[in-house]
Amino acid sequence: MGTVARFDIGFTRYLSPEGAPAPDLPAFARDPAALLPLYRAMVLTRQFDLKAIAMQRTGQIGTFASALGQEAIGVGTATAMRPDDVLIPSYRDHAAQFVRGVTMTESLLYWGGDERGSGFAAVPHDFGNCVPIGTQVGHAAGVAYAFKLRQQPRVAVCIIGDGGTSNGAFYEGMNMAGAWQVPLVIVINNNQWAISMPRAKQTAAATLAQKAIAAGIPGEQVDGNDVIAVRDRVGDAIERARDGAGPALIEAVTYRLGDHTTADDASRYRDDATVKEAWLHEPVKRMRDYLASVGAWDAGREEALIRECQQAVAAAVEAYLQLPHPDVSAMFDCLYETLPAAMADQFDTAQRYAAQHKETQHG
Ligand SMILES: Cc1ncc(C[n+]2csc(CCOP(=O)(O)OP(=O)(O)O)c2C)c(N)n1
Ligand SMILES: [Mg+2]
Repeated sequence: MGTVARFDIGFTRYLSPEGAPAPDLPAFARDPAALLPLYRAMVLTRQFDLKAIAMQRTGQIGTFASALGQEAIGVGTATAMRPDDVLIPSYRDHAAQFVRGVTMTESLLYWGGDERGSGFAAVPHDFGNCVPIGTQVGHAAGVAYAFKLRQQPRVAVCIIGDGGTSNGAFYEGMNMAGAWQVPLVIVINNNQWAISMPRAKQTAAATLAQKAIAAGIPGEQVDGNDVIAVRDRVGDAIERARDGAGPALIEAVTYRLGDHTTADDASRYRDDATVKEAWLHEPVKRMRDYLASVGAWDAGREEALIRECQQAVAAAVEAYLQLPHPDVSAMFDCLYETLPAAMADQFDTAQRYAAQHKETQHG
């Protein structure tokens, strides 16, 4: 029996878990000052997550999905995009959204169940959070197809979880992207968990990156806790796609350090020792250690940055709390041109309920 095809899956890491750099840093990362905005974006996301969880606990927003430990994936991906590219995110991608210009207030509106949290003033062409797992890949392939038809030099960038890659919609979207050779980059946030389902139990594939190969798409892995590696490899894939080379998939390997959402208690299904070990690899400290080792960071700058981020988060929270609630009819606005009878009933019930409970602000 001969061999008719052979494939390799590459892996890229520039910063060790201790923050030691590889000798061949990519050009954008050679000046430590150029990395400071990436570090700030990760720290801001972490401060936002802390506050958002506290707000869920006190009833000021609904269920919330934190990005704890996965900040490098969103920041590395979004800093590799151009403003007129399109982000098609999952529900855990606010790190990427904030870099794109989505405001923290808009994000809080989303998690507060307000429709206005799915439209973004700075990036109206970006998609809202996708909760049905995997379905955003089909949307993203469609967006990329439109770019190809219109001959626009734009790229669709879609982020999906490890669990999402076990879903049929992922394969369908990826297959179309491969068949049509459209400018789509799929980034997998492999955080090792799909709620309580560990990576090892949801697929027998050795890597998630290799799932691209069957669709005729190059697939590779990066250390998802190394923002330089994510930015470099996703950036490379985006620019290849922009130049007409077709789609690509990057699997970013990381670890979900928090619960799945505020509705979850991960201590029920995973042991403390594994999580403790995973903390040694986390992306924020890794970048901080690197920046400090080259003299670009110190305790004073860290303290000032945390304070600045906390103030920005507090201002966003205040703006969210001050916004008047939308009319209850907003829940129905984008569903049908004419509401079917069953929903017309719900609409009436909602109106009556709203009239009895006149709360005018969030929280
Ligand atoms: C089609 C679909 N099936 C099931 C669910 C319920 N669900 C919500 S989150 C989730 C796990 C997703 O895991 P993963 O894709 O790894 O993303 P992560 O939450 O880890 O970022 C599931 C099964 C859903 N939202 N959509
Ligand atoms: Mg996951």
